[in-house]
Amino acid sequence: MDQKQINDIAHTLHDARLSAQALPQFSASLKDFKREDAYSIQEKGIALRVNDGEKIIGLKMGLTSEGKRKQMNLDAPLYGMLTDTMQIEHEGRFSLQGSIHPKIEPEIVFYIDKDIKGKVTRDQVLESCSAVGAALEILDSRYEGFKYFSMEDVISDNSSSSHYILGPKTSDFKNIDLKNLEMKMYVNDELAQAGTSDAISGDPVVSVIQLAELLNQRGQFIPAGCFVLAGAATAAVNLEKRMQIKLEVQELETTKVSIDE
Ligand code: OOG
Ligand code: MG
Repeated sequence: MDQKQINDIAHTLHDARLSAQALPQFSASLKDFKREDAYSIQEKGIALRVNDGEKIIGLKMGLTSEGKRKQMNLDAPLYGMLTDTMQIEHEGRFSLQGSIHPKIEPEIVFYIDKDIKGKVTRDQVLESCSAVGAALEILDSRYEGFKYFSMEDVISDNSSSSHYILGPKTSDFKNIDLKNLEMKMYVNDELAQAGTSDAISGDPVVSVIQLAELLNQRGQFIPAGCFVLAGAATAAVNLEKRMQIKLEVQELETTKVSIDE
């Protein structure tokens, strides 16, 4: 794929997001759509947002759990980039206006205070991490139907990023078994999705290791000062007006968001 095609697709996705208009998938009409082209489109799309004044402050891993891979019919982890304007405050409100077909999912966030580069161990990740927390990710897709896309389509679309909510930080996590935490997501106080944190890559710390490896393939790394969403532990839930969403993660602090009228 040449640079012009990369730029054109990035612009088309950018405009689809801003106008909340769904598109057909690109892989339906492109013959030779490669994973690296898709990440180049994602990067160009983020550059357009940075150009509009947004700051990249986080990264996300996705499709790290079986529940999510089944829901999306895709088979490998991917990543995306998160900016400051995508953040909704903990206990804040989110309006569905401007979204196409938003969903919400339960996640764990890692706060990184030392660069993580290349192949690293679990201990190296933990040493590079200053805090963890419960987090909710709001996804949206710029493609019609929000299902059965190719990996390349999703990656180009910044891995369906829309918004995120970070719960209060837990800095004293060295004695918490991060791969054995119960996670319960409630909609209007009814249990909607439940899982254990080991659904996320067998251990959410492994998601961070995998992210460093994926970034390394593109000559990049996880920079100090950013945060990483490790991927949803369960399938996502469609968002509707007036929903109250709450995520409880054992040992961590609860996070909440309310969906507007
Ligand atoms: C892709 C993004 C997946 C996760 O946590 O698994 C993701 C999608 O589901 O459209 O963010
Ligand atoms: Mg996610």
